[in-house]
Amino acid sequence: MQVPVVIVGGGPSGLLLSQLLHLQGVESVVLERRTKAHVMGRVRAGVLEQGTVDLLRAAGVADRLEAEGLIHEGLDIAFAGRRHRLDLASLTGGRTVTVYGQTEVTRDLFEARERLGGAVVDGAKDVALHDLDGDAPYVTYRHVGEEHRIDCDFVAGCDGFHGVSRGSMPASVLREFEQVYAFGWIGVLSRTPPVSPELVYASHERGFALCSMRSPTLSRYYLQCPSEDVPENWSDERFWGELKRRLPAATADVLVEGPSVEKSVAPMRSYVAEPLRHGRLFLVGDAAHIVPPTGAKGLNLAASDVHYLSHALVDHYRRDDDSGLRDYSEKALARVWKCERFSWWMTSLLHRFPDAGPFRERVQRAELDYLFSSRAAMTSLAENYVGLPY
Ligand code: FAS
Ligand code: PHB
Repeated sequence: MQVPVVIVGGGPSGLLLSQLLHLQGVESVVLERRTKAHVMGRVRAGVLEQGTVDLLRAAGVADRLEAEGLIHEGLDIAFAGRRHRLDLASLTGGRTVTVYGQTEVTRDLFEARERLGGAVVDGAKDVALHDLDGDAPYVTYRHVGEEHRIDCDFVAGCDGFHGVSRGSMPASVLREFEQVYAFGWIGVLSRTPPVSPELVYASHERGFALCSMRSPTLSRYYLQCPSEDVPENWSDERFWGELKRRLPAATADVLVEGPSVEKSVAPMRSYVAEPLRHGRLFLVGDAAHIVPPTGAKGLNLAASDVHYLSHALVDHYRRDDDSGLRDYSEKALARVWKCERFSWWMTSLLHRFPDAGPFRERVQRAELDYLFSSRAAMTSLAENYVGLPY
């Protein structure tokens, strides 16, 4: 089989890239290791930057997002028993974020690819990349017991942090930058009304908490927990009790508890691989970088990588212009590192660090006090949260 682009990974990066290329007449095949049901079963990101919304609209998959997505003009940060509102819209000239779950984004993309006859192979096992630094790369994989080979021009590695693409780059080429945190997040999804109409990020001496949502009847909550923690350690009763202890009393009093319909622990790390290109292979999304979810940047960074790479590939095929491919790594990394900085800063500001000590804790409190005493400081947080320009 011969196709212009093979996309490894059928998560949001791979599906969005495939959809955008198709609309510009560039065909691709998506190879996804897991079943569609498994990919759809993941509860992950919840906040979309305007740039991501615009990209999904350009991909023709924003109808449900526009009907069901919740536009948020602000968020709260709670500390020392009080909530402080950050008015994102007034601080950024009217820009906002949209609350719409990654699960729904992935569903919309899957349905669009199926509607347009897109080639998405789920259950593709043992994907392997070959001759990436030549002019005729190819990809092999096994599907329902049969071996397959696809000859292509380019490979997009959209296969997440544990994928095969990044590891296909020579160790002599790959540079890695990482910070691992001594904590993670235990997340719960519950069919209960959100505790507040906007997100509440809470800094507390017992640890970080986040109150988010998916709809007016579906809430998403997170608690900072030890990095080696497991969902089995958290009964619903323990989770709700600990969440209420970390929220201001007035907020805890109106929290509606209910049975968890999903419960999972997300590890916490900052990670970047450089460069994002090796020969005919391009890394995209979590295959290339990971951010702690405190800044709600993971899915949104995947979207900006897809924006850059889809334009570069279309320019190659339709305008015989390879400048975008040549500049992809440097251009995408410039935005990646700004989002890595913001996600690391938000995480440092709001979490309890076991080895911090009293001096560091006083500095954290001073930074929160300063944040809400300075329009310049609030503007800086707001413009990063709503999304830096592409
Ligand atoms: P993904 O990991 O989503 O998709 C990669 C796909 O490639 C997967 O479907 C995988 O099955 C497939 N794959 C892997 N290896 C393969 C192989 N060898 N062959 C074929 N296919 C292969 N971001 C936020 O903004 N907020 C959050 O709260 C948040 N929570 C998260 C919780 C968890 C547990 C994780 C892991 C991530 C979370 N993220 C969050 C980040 C997340 O949303 C990612 O940024 C987003 O999924 C990135 O999308 P992709 O790059 O498509 O990678
Ligand atoms: C979520 O709703 O899942 C969410 C929201 C904001 C974050 C992280 C996760 O920073």
